[in-house]
Amino acid sequence: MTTRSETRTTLDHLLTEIEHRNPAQPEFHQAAHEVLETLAPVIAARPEYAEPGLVERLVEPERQVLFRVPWQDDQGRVRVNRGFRVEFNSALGPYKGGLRFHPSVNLGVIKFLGFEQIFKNALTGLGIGGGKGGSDFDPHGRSDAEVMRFCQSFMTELYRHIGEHTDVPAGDIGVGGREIGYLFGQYRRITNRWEAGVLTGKGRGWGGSLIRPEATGYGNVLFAAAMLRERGEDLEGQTAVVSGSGNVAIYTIEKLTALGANAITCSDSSGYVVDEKGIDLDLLKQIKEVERGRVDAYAERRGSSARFVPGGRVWEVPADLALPSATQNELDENDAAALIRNGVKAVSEGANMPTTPEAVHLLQQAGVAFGPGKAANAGGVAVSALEMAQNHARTAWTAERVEEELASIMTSIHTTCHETAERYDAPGDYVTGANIAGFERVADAMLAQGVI
Ligand code: NDP
Ligand code: 2IT
Repeated sequence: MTTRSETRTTLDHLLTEIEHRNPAQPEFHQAAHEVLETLAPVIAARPEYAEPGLVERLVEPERQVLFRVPWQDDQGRVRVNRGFRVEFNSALGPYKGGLRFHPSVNLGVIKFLGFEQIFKNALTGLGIGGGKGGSDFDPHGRSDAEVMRFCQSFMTELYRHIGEHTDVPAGDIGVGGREIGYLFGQYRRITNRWEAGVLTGKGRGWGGSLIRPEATGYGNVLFAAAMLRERGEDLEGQTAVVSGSGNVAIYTIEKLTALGANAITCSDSSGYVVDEKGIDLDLLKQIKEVERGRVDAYAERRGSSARFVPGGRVWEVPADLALPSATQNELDENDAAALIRNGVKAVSEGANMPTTPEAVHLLQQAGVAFGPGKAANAGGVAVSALEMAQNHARTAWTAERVEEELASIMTSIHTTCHETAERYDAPGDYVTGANIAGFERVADAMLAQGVI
């Protein structure tokens, strides 16, 4: 039987190899470190997981697709972007995960997201594997017609790699209902199939699940509430700082408000808004979802309770809770120190890997409840899987039914992470709990299915 420290040494060697074999992919290295550094206890305790090649297979995508995406802008100029789809692991079901359109997208970013997705999807308890895709296309400032032509060109290549039983993309940064509509239209045209289950996040009138737009934000708030409950507290009366002002941030603020908390910030890449009265969601939705504007417009139109801080980060605003909901590495150790100084009780990740490893360490050392994204933001992909189930059965559930299922999945993820952390001598450590519980489910399926 190998000891924990021998296992840790083996995993350290593997991490060094991962860095050599995947040069210039810092986000993927970070995600691999974050998971592998917590696995020693479970691999040491269960000899079958020490089988040579198991973890090595897990860190190597099953398939990586890279393609050219040419499109014409409104001036008739030809633009060329890069498209990606990383099909990471299908031991538990068809590859499942979003598409991100953002200029920062590259292979390493998509691999980090795809790797996280494997464990997140496993934690939902549903039958979905892990994948992720996207493009370095920047939708900001592009007309609807440009976005449509881009999406059509993107799908003209992607369609050969996806399918309801193969790989099922959805949204992520820069990909919402509008983009999913254009992507679905082109898939349907090329394949001549009404294959609703090939994409999730569809419009409610044509196969989309109710509550899918809300699911990630709502789910994260339910996860934060569960962490607080463990400490004998609830959301009522708590002040919360939220970053971002997109899909996840908006529905995080909505649920916080519904459960009696006061969400006082939102942000985008231009800076942040703090509104002492609490964010006015109708105004924020109008600016962000309808006008596709910037957050400074919110402060201008809201009146004296709100102010815009150009270039700043919301973490400097004192609050009981912090829910990062924009992008990776948006909360570093200086931000964590500021949150701790101001008495934060819980940090729950709506975004994927928004907290740097140093910041996670500081928060945990200070006794702050920390919910990692792969657990806390799993509500979005979970409701995507419920959308697939509805599509397969050619039916549509009520909003109440979907919300009940979402709440029960989030409670179960919280319990699983909490109990797994205790089982492996890391009480209260949701990072360890999430990584080990996700790993166990995927690893068991991989072992049962042989060396493939
Ligand atoms: P949106 O595109 O709807 O919103 C993204 C928000 O984050 C915008 O306010 C955007 O501001 C801001 N943002 C993005 N990149 C940066 C950056 N580099 N620096 C500063 N601000 C930035 O995306 P989502 O809300 O869907 O996604 C937010 C996060 O949640 C991502 O990490 C995503 O992976 C994660 N997530 C999303 C799920 C979903 O269902 N949509 C599910 C689970 C996780 P700006 O417009 O100025 O760029
Ligand atoms: O990061 C994520 O979990 C998502 N962007 C949602 C993926 C999905 O398939 O719904």
